[in-house]
Amino acid sequence: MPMQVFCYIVAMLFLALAPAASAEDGYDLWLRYPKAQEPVLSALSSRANSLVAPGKSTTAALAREELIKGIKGLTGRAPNQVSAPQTGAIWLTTLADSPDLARLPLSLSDLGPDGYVIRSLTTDGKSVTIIAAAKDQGLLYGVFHFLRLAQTGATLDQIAVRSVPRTKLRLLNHWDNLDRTVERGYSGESIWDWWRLPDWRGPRYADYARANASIGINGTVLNNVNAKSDSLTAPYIAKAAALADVFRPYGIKVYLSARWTAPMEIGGLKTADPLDPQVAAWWKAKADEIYRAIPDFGGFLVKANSEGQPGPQDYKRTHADGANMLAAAVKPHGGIVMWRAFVYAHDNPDDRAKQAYADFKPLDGKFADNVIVQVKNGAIDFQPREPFHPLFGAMPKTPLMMEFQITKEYLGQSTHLTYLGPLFEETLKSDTFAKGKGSTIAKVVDGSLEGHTLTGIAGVANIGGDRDWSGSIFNQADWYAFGRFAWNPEISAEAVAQEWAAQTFTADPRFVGPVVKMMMGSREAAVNYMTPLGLAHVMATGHHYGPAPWVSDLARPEWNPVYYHRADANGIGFDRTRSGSNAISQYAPQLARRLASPKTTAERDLLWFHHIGWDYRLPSGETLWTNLVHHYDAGVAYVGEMRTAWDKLRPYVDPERFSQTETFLAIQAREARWWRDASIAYFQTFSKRPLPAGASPPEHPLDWYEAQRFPYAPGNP
Ligand code: GCW
Repeated sequence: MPMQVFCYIVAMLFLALAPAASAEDGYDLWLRYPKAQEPVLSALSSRANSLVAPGKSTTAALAREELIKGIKGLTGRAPNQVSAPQTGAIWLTTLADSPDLARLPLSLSDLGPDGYVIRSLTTDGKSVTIIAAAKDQGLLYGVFHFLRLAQTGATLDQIAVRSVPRTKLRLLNHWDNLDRTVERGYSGESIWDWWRLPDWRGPRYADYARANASIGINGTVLNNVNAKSDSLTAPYIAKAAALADVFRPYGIKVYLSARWTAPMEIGGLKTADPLDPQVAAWWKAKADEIYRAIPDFGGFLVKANSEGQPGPQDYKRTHADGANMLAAAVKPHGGIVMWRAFVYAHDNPDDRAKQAYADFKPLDGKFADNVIVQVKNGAIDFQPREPFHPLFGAMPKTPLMMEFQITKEYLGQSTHLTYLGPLFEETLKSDTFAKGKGSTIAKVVDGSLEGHTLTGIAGVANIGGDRDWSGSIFNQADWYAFGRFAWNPEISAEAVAQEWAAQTFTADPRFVGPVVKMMMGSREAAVNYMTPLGLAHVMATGHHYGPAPWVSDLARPEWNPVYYHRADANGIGFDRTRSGSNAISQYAPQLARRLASPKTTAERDLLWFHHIGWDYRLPSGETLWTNLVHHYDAGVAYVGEMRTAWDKLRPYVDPERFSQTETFLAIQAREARWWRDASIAYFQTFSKRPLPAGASPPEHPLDWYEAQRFPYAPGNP
């Protein structure tokens, strides 16, 4: 036998016998179902040894297959499928498929389309675990919940879960462009392969839908809010319809961002005036066309009269005029319009933080009943920390939808470990005082404060074509947490981090404890090294990567960092009290009174609301300058602590995911230092105070930081 052939055979044999090396590249997200440890293993083996699942629909079949897949992964053995409940069975069913359920004390009637119960109980002498719902969609959600319990090591003996989502619309907003770039996307190109759709429906689409369903997400806006009219042309409607077909069995509806001037750009009209009958007729016909292709199309998302996008104000009409005209077009089909409140105008000299309120508050009560106004969590723009948007609580007659940013445009982009759960929690827990104490944003958003039934939360997706979906393993936690908060706006960020870490890595408490600790302080650390004490919007221009508080030469005043921090020889911060822009007057009087004085303003928001002298004494006794420097240092130090903590977790993590995180933490350490040093070097030119004892001087002179350029940073608009 020639040597080459021999070598080839040996090599082939070796490959065939070697254990299948499946790299942990993050593709499986939190749905890995690895072999369980005791006591879960025994519990599952005895409580999930067979399965009664009579459902016939595609969604019911998906629920059944997911359960089988999960149990097989966790125990090594798939449950037997049987036709009647027996001891040790899981009974996965709706009332319609198993009328016998009516005899059991499950109260299925008020579960709605998505809710479910999971109960261990004994019926006819057989001890079973029931996963029951009113509709098949609830079964799928129930299965994912059951598998979450198993993966996180919960006891499976006495399960008594009842879960109904608190919001109706739990939506991802993709800022994905038709050329596959993603505005503010840090995980590769768009996952929508527009060019090869509708024919080629790659396997990723179903995996995407499955992952979203596992955390309760039920809708996706496919295209960027900075929209192109082309996405409303027949070929692109067909492409969106192909995606909708893949997503439908998972309970995920498709929505589109609409460009206001589409009637002119692709419809040949001379105007896009919402009160022009021809314009209204064009949109109605367009909606009819979309619904013919996508019968359960969700509706439109609109960014109008904002950052150069056209809108009804171009025709001297209001946002309500625009939203209502579109709403009428989708109404006969059951569709909705999500109208964004992220507006500020180049010709308005008023504080940018006040402009959305000024535009929208007078429109309260003027929107059609299938319009929901989508408001960013803060008044400016997804900064590492912002006080909540004053529109929350201020528009009682209008359903308001929360918009969070999951992609980390301002929080370290792809590489920094900054878990967003605490940001979501902090915002949703904030009290608007709209109807007295306890009028939290969670209650505005879930509709309970004002009795709205059209409710929702949107998150700007961090999903892209990278194998790990989100640009880093830890960014997956933000996607996961978003879904969990959308389902229940009062969930705890810490509990969510525990769930995520246990499912994504291992439920071993020696791992989960330290990793959750790292995650929980990580967003505060980013606030500290980027924008402490209420500073905001001091990042570089365009790509928003890195610090540039010195920028002062951009065309619009509110694009410049100097507009936001207002540092001068006296102090730093934006006076939003009555002596300044009076933005505080947009909050409920109880809160506005508190914000009127630096003494009663939370320290974390101090410089957002007040211009404070460098020598001002904080309650700690430190001067503002000293305290500011200490915050920067605390941020940098925390990243160092995360690196040490992660290093100790090596025994619990596979090499691939360990080393990605290790490397990214090193990048974060370098960039945290850069943020801190550049900011201190710059602000010291105003404070003219020495650094506090023990604080190290910036590594480079200020002009070095000012000279940094990154023309190819990702996520550029
Ligand atoms: O913060 C800004 C982003 C833009 C984005 C805009 C918005 C889609 O920098 O990239 O555009 O917000 O939310 O509309």
